[in-house]
Amino acid sequence: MTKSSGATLRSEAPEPHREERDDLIAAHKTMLLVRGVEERLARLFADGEVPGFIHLSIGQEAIAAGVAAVLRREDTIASTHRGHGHALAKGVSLEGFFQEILGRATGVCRGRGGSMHVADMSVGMLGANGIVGAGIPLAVGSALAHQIRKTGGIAVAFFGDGSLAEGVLHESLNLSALWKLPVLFVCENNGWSEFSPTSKQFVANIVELGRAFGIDGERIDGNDVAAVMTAAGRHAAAARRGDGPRILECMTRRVRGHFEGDPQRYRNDTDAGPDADPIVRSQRRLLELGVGEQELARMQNEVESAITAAVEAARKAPLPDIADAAGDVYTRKAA
Ligand SMILES: Cc1ncc(C[n+]2csc(CCOP(=O)(O)OP(=O)(O)O)c2C)c(N)n1
Ligand SMILES: [Mg+2]
Repeated sequence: MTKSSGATLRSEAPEPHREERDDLIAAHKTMLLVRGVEERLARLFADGEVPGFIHLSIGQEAIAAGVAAVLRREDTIASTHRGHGHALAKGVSLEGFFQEILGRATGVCRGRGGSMHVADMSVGMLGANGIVGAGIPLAVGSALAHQIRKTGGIAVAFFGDGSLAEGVLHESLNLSALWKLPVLFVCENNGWSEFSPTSKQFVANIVELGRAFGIDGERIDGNDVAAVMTAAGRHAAAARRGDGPRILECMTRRVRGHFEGDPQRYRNDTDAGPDADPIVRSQRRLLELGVGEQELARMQNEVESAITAAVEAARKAPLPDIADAAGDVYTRKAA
């Protein structure tokens, strides 16, 4: 490359905040994808195209995007009933994802799982989960596998604050601390457990609970994707180098109802203002870092086109064959 070109000279000048900007752009794109997918799913559900229930993570995208940003492909995650963001952020393909949720034979679980059971072992997505807290021991088991096989990977358990009083969380904290497992417990604290405030169900908080087991952790602003990336990076690195489990409590807001169609008569906290929106916040920071309005619009358009293409492909994809309904349920008797 010649030194005479202006572009070359510019790229050689020290660029303050370049790393921050690149990381934030990547996380912002993930959040745009998750938001765009869920807004589309809300419409598809209202139009009757989605079998079963869906639970949207709108407003909570910074947690999935920020944590996944520090993970490697071989790392594993276990998710919840509100797991679209976790799946997409970990790398489940958009096509396979929509085909799964629309119940198509070509979905990542051949249309047998749907929204609450999206799993894809090829990218380390152990599964969404309809049972509160049930993903947590799966992550602990996966962390044990990483430890035994010396993969260098870690496991992440995403769970809601509705899991805090579940015995399985307490057992999982104990065992992971005892065996120094490479696991990161990520609590998405949106204040709600279905239709009840979590404060009516649990007397302590997850960070204090962890201390009882000798596990370090911290509470952070879960709507600030940069803060999530920084904290997750630090704790994931500790777990990866063999320091044992860590806890991240991410404070956030559930913008929609518990499930799509929830009339939310039990609730009056619906307007928290734009500052609570993680995408508005990261967009503001990106503008400060010199990313132009046009570039932001281009990212948004790219995401929208990819979603439209994936939905169209899912609509055209075949439904499962009824003759195969019992497939994967019974195995053939050995001859
Ligand atoms: C073991 C179990 N108990 C109860 C339920 C019913 N249920 C479904 S979601 C939910 C609350 C979940 O709250 P949280 O874990 O905070 O997740 P959020 O919905 O807030 O994301 C409950 C009680 C369930 N699915 N599993
Ligand atoms: Mg909750």
